[in-house]
Amino acid sequence: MDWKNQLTKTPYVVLFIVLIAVGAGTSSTLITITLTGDVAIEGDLDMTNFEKEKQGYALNLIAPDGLQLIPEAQAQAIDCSSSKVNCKEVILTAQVKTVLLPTGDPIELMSFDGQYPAPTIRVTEGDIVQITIVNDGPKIHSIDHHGAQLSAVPNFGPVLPGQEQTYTFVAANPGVFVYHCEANNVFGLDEHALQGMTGMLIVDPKSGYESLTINAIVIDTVDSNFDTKRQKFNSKAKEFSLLYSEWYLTTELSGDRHVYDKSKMFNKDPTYSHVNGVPFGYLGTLLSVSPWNGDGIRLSDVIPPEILLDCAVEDTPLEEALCNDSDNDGNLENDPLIAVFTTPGVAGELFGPGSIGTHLDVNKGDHVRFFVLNVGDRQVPWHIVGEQIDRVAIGDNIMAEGIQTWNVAPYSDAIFDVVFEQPGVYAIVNHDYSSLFRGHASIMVVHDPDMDPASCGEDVLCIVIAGEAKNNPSNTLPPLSDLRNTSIDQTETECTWGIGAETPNAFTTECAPI
Ligand SMILES: [Cu+2]
Repeated sequence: MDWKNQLTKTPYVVLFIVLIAVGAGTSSTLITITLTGDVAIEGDLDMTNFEKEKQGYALNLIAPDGLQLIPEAQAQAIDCSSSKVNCKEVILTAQVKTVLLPTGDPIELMSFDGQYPAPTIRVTEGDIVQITIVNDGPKIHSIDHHGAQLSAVPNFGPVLPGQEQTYTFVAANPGVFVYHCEANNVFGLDEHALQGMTGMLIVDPKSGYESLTINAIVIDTVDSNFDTKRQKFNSKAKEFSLLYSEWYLTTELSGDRHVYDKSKMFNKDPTYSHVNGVPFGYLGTLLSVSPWNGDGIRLSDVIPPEILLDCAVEDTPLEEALCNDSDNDGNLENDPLIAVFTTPGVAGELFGPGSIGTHLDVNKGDHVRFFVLNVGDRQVPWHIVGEQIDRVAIGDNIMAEGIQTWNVAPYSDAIFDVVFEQPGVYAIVNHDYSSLFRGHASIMVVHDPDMDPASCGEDVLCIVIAGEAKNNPSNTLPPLSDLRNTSIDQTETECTWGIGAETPNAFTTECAPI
């Protein structure tokens, strides 16, 4: 049977079944709402799903045959701009382009909307999500939404060049879900997903995130011993979205760019591991403080030479700007590893005037929430050097509290809630060393607003942590939640950072100096 035609031509009726619990759930009434082409909705739906839930409503969408499937004709008839349903309309354009990583490598990027990661989508549990993919490229693309419960056929099926397709689903379960290209009926799935066509869907629990309680270290004023006490934080947090994956790139250029290397994928031997697309993308601060910022520093002490910018290769796009003859022998071949992130001054070309990369930035005592998604092909045992993970959740299921490391498997996710009590510099790492030293390392600077930067003198670490947090990379900040008391707005402190749609062939940044 031709599913798509069958569904389109059949005069389908979508049933909204609204169970209204009356009197705190003591009894219930069944109301059936019929949707036809013009989407007539009866009943009192002029409120958010969150409000409905608070009043004891529950909303389900089902198709007449029992599948949780909204036929295309009805999907297109739903007016997302209507206030009568909580509906998020998302249009994603599949594009293939060349981007230059800050490591100096031009790569083929398969993308949604020309950026990596693809746009982060955020809804609330129970919302309707309407996805349209517009294929603006020469290859066949598609979208598989892990946040949906839909028949993969035809919804995740191929969209030919120049064509578009829409499907709709209900975000029934909260969590951090991947969406990715499935190429042509999974032929090419690995290439398209690993070469950039992945993004994050955050589905907030309709009742919000639970408040956070941690074990805080205190000094017992009676006996002067250290003690712990339970300290409670409300659910409002500074939020970050981090996608972990790998670039598997051909060693040689294909035309003017490196393309996907399937053999490296099968051997689990990535060229780079990356966070939000950029290997070592948030290490700027670490590399500005001693001992990592010494004269003639060689990152080869910790990072394999072959994965950093190779200054021994002449005429690479960034060679002139970024390679130094550190031993003054007139020969860069002995200085292969003055890496892209380590040259203050000239690196301004890449990272903004005077800056040398960026990092994540919070204050001591902030409630911080990380949405972490692994869209790579290897494990991500997620760990913060010097800090414990106060709480791990998957969706609204609390999995663990006060632990050292949590493994995020491929195409899995976790929500980490953390309070950094001590100001300083922390590394957020994939504790698999081969991934860590290929790029899965980021820096979190925890500020002390009570410290005056003017009092720091020449103490670089003091300069880094004194004063308020103010410098977060834009590609780590998810959209704000629709729920109250959930997201702390950090957009005033962001710096433009990442593989963006704005600049056609480059990694972009407008970060302020560190
Ligand atoms: Cu694709």
